Amino acid sequence: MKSRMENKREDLVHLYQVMLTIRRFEERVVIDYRSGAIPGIVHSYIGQEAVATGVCTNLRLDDRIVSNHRGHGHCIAKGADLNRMMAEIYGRKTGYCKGKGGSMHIADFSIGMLGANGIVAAGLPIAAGAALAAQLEGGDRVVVLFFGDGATNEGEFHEVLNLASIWKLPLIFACENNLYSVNTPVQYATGLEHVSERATGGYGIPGVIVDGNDVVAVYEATKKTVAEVRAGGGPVFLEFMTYRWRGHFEAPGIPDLRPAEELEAWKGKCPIAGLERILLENGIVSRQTLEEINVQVMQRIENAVSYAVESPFPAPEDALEGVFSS
Ligand SMILES: Cc1ncc(C[n+]2csc(CCOP(=O)(O)OP(=O)(O)O)c2C)c(N)n1
Ligand SMILES: [Mg+2]
Repeated sequence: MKSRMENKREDLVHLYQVMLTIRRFEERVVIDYRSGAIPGIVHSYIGQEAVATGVCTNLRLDDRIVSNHRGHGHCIAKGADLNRMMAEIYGRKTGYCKGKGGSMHIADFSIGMLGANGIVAAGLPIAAGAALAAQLEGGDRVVVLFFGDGATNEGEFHEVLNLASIWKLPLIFACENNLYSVNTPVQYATGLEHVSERATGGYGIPGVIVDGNDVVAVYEATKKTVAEVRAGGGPVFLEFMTYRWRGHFEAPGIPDLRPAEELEAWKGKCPIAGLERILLENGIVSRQTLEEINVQVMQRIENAVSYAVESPFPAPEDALEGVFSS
C-alpha cells in the first residue's frame, strides 16, 4: 500500500480515466456489435484494462507499440482518437484504415501505434523490426509488444525472442496471460503455469510476473522496466496475469467453455473497482468526482459512435485505393 500512495493523485486519476474509457468503449462496441451495427469480428478487452493502461502510461509519444487481435485497449491507452477508432470498427471511411481494416487492423503511426494484427504472433517480428530500427537510430526509444499466452506457441515467438536477446533490442514483451487461447487452457497448451519461463529459461531474457489486474502494480513494474530498457539493458519479458470477461470474440455460436466460477472469481478482481477502492478509501477523490469522470467518458464514447454512424461507408471504387501489387 505504501508504494501505491507514492503515486501522485493526478497519476492515479489518469489511470482510472484511461481504464474507464477502455471499459466503456468496449461495452458500447459489444452492444453495437450484437445489434448488427458493426461488421466483422471484435475481441473484447473487458477485464484486461489495467495492462494496456499501466504499460502505456509509462511510454512517450515516440515510443512504439505493436498490438494483437484484442487491441482496442492498447490503442486507447497509447492515445488513439476514439472517433477514428469507432469509425474503423464500424467500417466507415473516416476510420483509421478508411473502413477497410476493422477492429483488428487499427494503426496510428503518429502516436507510435504500429497496428493491431489478426494473425496470432504476427506482431512479434514487426516489433522486433521496430526495436532494431530504434537501436540503429541511436536514441532511447523503446518498443512494447502486446501479445497473448497463446502466441507463445507460435514459431515466430521463439525466433523473435532469440533475436531480441542476442541483439539486445530495446523491446518489452508485454504478455497478457489470460489463461486461455480461445478455450484452450495455457497449462494444457504449454505445460507451464507461467509462459515467461520460456523467456528466462530458453533465451536468457529477464522475466517478471505481475498482477495484471492491479493497475498500480502494472504501472510500477513497467516503469522500472522501461527505465532499464531505455538505458540499453536489452529486452525484458513482463507476464501480466489477467482474465477476459467475455467469450473469445463477439460472434454468435462459439461457446465459452471456461468454468463459470472461475470467471466470477476474476470479476471479483475487477481492475477498475480495485483502483476505485484505493481512490475512495484513501480520500484521494470523492465518489462525485468518479461519477463526473464517468459522465465525461460516456460523452466521449457517445460522440465517437455519432461520428461513426454519421460517416459514409467507403465507396466501391475505394477498394482499389492503397492496394499494391508487383
Ligand atoms: C496464426 C493464427 N492461428 C490461429 C488463429 C485463430 N486465433 C485467433 S485469436 C486466437 C487465440 C489467441 O490466444 P492468445 O494469444 O492467448 O490471446 P487472447 O485471445 O487470449 O487474448 C486464435 C487461436 C489466428 N488468428 N492466427
Ligand atoms: Mg490468452
